[in-house]
Amino acid sequence: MILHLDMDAFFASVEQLDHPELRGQCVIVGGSSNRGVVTTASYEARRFGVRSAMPMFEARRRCPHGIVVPGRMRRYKAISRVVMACLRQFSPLVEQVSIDEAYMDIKGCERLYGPPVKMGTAVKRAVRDKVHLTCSIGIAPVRFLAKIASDAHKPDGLTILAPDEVMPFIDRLPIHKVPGVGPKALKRLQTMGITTLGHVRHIKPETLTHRLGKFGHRLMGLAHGEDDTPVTPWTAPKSFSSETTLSQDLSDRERLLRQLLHQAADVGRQLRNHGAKARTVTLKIKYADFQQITRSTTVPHPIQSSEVLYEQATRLLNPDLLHQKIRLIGLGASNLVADHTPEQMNLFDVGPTGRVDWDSVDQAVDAINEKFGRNTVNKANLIDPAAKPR
Ligand code: TTP
Ligand code: MG
Repeated sequence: MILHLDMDAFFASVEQLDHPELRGQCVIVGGSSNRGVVTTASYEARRFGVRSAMPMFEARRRCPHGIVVPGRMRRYKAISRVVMACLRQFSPLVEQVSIDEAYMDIKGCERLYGPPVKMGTAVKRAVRDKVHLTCSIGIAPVRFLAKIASDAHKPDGLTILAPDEVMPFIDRLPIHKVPGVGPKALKRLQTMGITTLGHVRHIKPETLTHRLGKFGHRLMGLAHGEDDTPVTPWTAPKSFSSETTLSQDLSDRERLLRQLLHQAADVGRQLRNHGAKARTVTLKIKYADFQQITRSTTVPHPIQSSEVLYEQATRLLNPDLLHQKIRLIGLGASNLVADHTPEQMNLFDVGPTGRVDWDSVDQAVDAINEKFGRNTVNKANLIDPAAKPR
């Protein structure tokens, strides 16, 4: 069985959560100018016909008392991460497909969580307890039906399609609800007299592929309740790197270190964005004669901080390596672990002044740079000495 979860009126619900005065109100998230469009609307506003992607002037016309709020993507992303982590507590087979939507393969979960209805209820409760928001869940034997089921009783719905309910459900299912049926396909299907997915079974497969191409073949499979699209959990990249071909060949260590400082900032940011830490740091050098070498080091404490990456890179850039001019320099981080992996603290590493918490420094710098633009805060030694002070 496959479970599909979709948060209810996601951005609007987050606004209502964070601003209690908006609860029970018609909330419209989107660009407030009349040229803006609606991103989403609370269920209260949907009663007045406000919909996602509708021009804002139209939304205001339909719902003049609606409260228009701009979106706060960072906040929605943060909540999305918590929701996904919540799902992963039930099974590692989770595939996130959008900011508020994920599939989970729940095959084998029965022993732990009981029948689908219990499992669905438990997931909904876990999400509500963690982020104080409601979601809708669909559970079905195949992926496309799980998605349709989650939409069937929104908001706060739980819809389960048992295997023996699948065919009757398909027979009644309006064709426009089938994922992949866009306006063009819908028109063609309608001209063939098809209004439900069940009707598709009565058409000759050749006719269907003739009219709809490859999608016709898939649609016939769906009409028989067959959809072998698996749930594919996201897998982390194996490494991150940053490299630069220099504008002129160099053997000046100071100038090469400045490149590495930039690259450490870049690789550190990639690690933090992906929630990963690296055990191995690699320096890559291509000499003027195109000969290439790498030097690596593996550290006991996985690294995420740009500062610590730079420290390691500095050690790797041994003066012996500068016997010839360099045309390309690069820094890589590999041997990754998730950043919540528990780690052994070093008992003897703490100096009299204590340790600098570079992870917190990086997080603060990332937050400022994300809000105000790249390089708003930067290392003093990345400032070009030739540039005039502002
Ligand atoms: P949806 O899940 O499609 O919509 P929703 O969660 O707001 O409402 P529903 O209860 O029907 O699921 O999309 C999730 C979020 O993605 C939504 O809150 C806002 C954003 N979004 C856009 O930015 N643009 C769009 O066109 C749509 C449809 C959604
Ligand atoms: Mg949603």
